[in-house]
Amino acid sequence: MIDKNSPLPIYAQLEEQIKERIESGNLKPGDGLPSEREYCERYGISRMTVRQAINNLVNDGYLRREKGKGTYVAEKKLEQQLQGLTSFTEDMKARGMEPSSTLLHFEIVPAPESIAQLLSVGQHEPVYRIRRIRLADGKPMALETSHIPANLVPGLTPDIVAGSLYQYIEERLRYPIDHSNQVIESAAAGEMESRHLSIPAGCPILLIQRDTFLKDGTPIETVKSAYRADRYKFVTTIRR
Ligand code: 16G
Repeated sequence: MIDKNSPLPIYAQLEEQIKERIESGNLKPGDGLPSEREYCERYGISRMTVRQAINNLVNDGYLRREKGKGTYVAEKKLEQQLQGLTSFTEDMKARGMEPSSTLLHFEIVPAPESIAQLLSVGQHEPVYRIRRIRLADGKPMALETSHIPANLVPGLTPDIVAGSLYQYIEERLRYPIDHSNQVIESAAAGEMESRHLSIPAGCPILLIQRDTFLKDGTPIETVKSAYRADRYKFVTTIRR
């Protein structure tokens, strides 16, 4: 099924074929790919051509390589809408996945200067510092560090943040969460992200800073999240 007379280069044809097999469900996440040699023999093409096709699919996130083992079909990335202000718990439930959290830190600390500014509280005023691994169906998706003004959000406990913070703020405290400013940028996983997200250090991650406000403009949280770039993509509709 490789057409050597086609204007489409051979590596691109092979790439399309593998992609098609993944998209049609013929090849499923976790399935191993035939070896480069098998592809060469099956299609009568060079090893370099096969390698180029496979490299492109690895770079595009369709495949992943495991050192010394082989090449596998990657998990599909989750599509995260950028339009709505939703919580991790809501996002995962909407996908039919089970959200959970591993709580790494829960403490009240005097606000460091940068945090005090973002939360519009006095320097050294108490803030919660909460670090959670956010998991979907038991698999780590993001590492999240939140700062929340302690005087504004009374009664927060480790048990509550093991569930949904937004649910507590809206349903128990009845505060109207209104809008966030959000910045997304790429970075490389450091030692901490690597350990908690089960990815090699140096792997790409998506860093998100979210500052959230109540209806009257009071800041309610400032959060830094590291999302696995191999499991997430952000999508939005834009108009003109
Ligand atoms: C999301 C938010 C985070 C918020 C959390 C609340 C991003 C980048 N971050 O993870 O700012 O604190 O949801 O989730 O989306 P929860 O209600 O499940 O605790």
